[in-house]
Amino acid sequence: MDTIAAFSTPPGESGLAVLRISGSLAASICDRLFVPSSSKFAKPSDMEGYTLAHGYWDSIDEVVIACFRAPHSYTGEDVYEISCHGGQAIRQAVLDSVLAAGARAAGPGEFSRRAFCNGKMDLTAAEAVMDMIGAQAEKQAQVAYRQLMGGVSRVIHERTDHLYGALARLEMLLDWDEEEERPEDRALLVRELEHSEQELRHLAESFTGGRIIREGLAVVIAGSPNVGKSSLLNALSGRDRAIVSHIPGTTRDTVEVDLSLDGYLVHLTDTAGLAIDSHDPIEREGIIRAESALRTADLILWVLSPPLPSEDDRRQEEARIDRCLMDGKELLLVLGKDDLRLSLPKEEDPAYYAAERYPDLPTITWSDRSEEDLQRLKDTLVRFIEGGTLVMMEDDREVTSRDQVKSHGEGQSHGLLTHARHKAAVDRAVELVGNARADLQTGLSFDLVAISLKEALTELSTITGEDVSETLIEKIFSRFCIGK
Ligand SMILES: Nc1nc2c(ncn2[C@@H]2O[C@H](COP(=O)(O)OP(=O)(O)OP(=O)(O)O)[C@@H](O)[C@H]2O)c(=O)[nH]1
Ligand SMILES: [Mg+2]
Repeated sequence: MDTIAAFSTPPGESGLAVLRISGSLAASICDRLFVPSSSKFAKPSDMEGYTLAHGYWDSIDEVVIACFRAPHSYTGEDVYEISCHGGQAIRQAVLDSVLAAGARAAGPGEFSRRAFCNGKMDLTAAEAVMDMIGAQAEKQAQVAYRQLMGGVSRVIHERTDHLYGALARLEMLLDWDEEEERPEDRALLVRELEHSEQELRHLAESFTGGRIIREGLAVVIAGSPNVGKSSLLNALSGRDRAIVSHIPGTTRDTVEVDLSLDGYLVHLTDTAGLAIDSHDPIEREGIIRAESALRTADLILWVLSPPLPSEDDRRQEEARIDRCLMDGKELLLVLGKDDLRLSLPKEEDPAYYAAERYPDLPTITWSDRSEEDLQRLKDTLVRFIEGGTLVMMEDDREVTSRDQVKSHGEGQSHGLLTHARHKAAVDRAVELVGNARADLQTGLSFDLVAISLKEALTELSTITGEDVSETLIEKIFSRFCIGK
């Protein structure tokens, strides 16, 4: 393989910038370009200290060289990391010198691709590297680190070992004569496959929580105009991101803000008030955008505040809420402007209305004047991310999500699968193992059952990259940044 080079630090001005060189020419390039700063070192490629960079004829900079010799390096090849000063001109001069000395500019993800091809990391670890770099919130970084350290591969290998065990038993039975086959052999295999199927299913379920941790929880705030949606966004994000006013229809477009709650990434979206029968074209466009945001939500905060809308308007709002529920959306009713509730007659109180019309929906009271309410809402969101439920105590009454038992995967495997690619492969494996089990139960011949099992094993091996096409490798590494 040729020798590649690229800066691993982003462009722009910085104190230091790190250029990485990987390949068989890396040492000789360093020896040609750099001069040791002390006679203690024979050659620049031997040293881990200051060296003067010469970039051919003019001195460019004083740099530090760190060497990692093959195979004990990130890529498994000789790797040299040159830390120079991070100015535009210096960076360019150092890179140009290295390229002129025989290296080639590395493409996106080329270092990691070499690490994968040289067996330094499997595909899940390579994907985790990108996740580590992209992590905005602590928990994203934690799940990525767990994956980098082999958390996902280990579980996949465990599940694969089970299936290989079943396949070995199956192939042993294949060698026997038909008269020798005993019903208990078939029954034992069926039980083994049932067990594998269940474990794989658990693993697939861990994706619900895993996806939310890796991608962030998409929370959309919706409701009628003027109910306090933008105030809610501002309170949760801790800054005046959206304009708040007493005039209904203030928010026309969606307003998005990212925040970290207890280390979890949350994408919060404020929407235009869902006015009924609006004739204003801008407001109507805002409503279309609000409805499209609702379709992408993991959780909807539907704000109901006094004064309640008229009977007709309420029916239309209910139709919208029902549509979200029919789409399978999780929805939390936020009983807003709680500070005004005390002075309200019962028929104007959103809490009574919600209890009557939506007895099964979780609710939370909210006032933008209460620090306690803010903390309670944040706790509720965190609990939802961690457990997939909206369980909370309100007025000594336990209010629960519609589907409390639905959890984001349990115990050890909680949030383990974070990539849609992994989830899709596990889903296909579940189906194939299920087919194999059903075929065994219906008395199909062992060789046909073995085909399904082998296909399931192939699916699982695409996750770690043991059996993976060149096209998929290309697709994965092209998403990486240059220098990684
Ligand atoms: N008393 C009280 N007033 C609130 C509360 N939250 C918001 N308000 C007020 O209600 C009015 C509307 O607030 P916004 O946050 O702009 O409401 P909105 O739902 O975003 O309104 P649109 O964008 O027009 O749909 C403002 O005057 C706020 O100060 C609250 O908890 N209590
Ligand atoms: Mg608003």
